[in-house]
Amino acid sequence: MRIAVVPGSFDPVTLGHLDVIGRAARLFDRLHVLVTHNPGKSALLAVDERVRLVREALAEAGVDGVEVDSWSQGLLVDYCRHVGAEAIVKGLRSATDAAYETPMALVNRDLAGVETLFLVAQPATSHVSSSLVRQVAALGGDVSPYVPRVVAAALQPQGPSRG
Ligand code: COD
Repeated sequence: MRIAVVPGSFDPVTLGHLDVIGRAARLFDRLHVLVTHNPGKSALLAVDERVRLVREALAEAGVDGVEVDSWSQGLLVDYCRHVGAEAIVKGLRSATDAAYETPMALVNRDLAGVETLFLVAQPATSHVSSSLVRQVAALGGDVSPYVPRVVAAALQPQGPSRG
């Protein structure tokens, strides 16, 4: 059985992430989406909330049979070993992504023999990032072109309190 992991901060999950997850699910027998904390980024949503939104977004998109987990016990490859995954799948939007991801891919192969596969982002969503979504949401803009409906609803500004 071929098993892979799609890791990310998913803070929040976007239509770009969903595209990569859906394509990876068609390539492997079993797929795990792993929500992690990236210490280099300050988070908007708690990890549990991100997991919930990924699950709901996959259900909304009709992507079945994908496990969604979180992991805070060590290396990404430790999780891969834990679930028996032989590959990590990541999305590639730009040369900047490639420069950032290539050393990680090499280290993950050194550490555990886990290969990294890169799926080229589709043009319709290749400009979308969670940080862009967080910024638009923080300034009161409409994030619905970039995220699943459940995420747009979760990020909607709260109306004025009536109490
Ligand atoms: N289209 C396609 N792909 C996209 C899009 C899009 N619009 N947006 C994002 N992606 C891809 C990214 O390129 C990335 O591959 C993935 O989706 C996740 O993106 P983010 O922003 O949610 O997550 P990041 O970039 O914060 O990554 C978090 C990881 C945990 C994946 C990363 O930090 C990592 O791999 N860490 C490894 C930790 C470790 O074990 N280190 C030691 C050895 S390297």
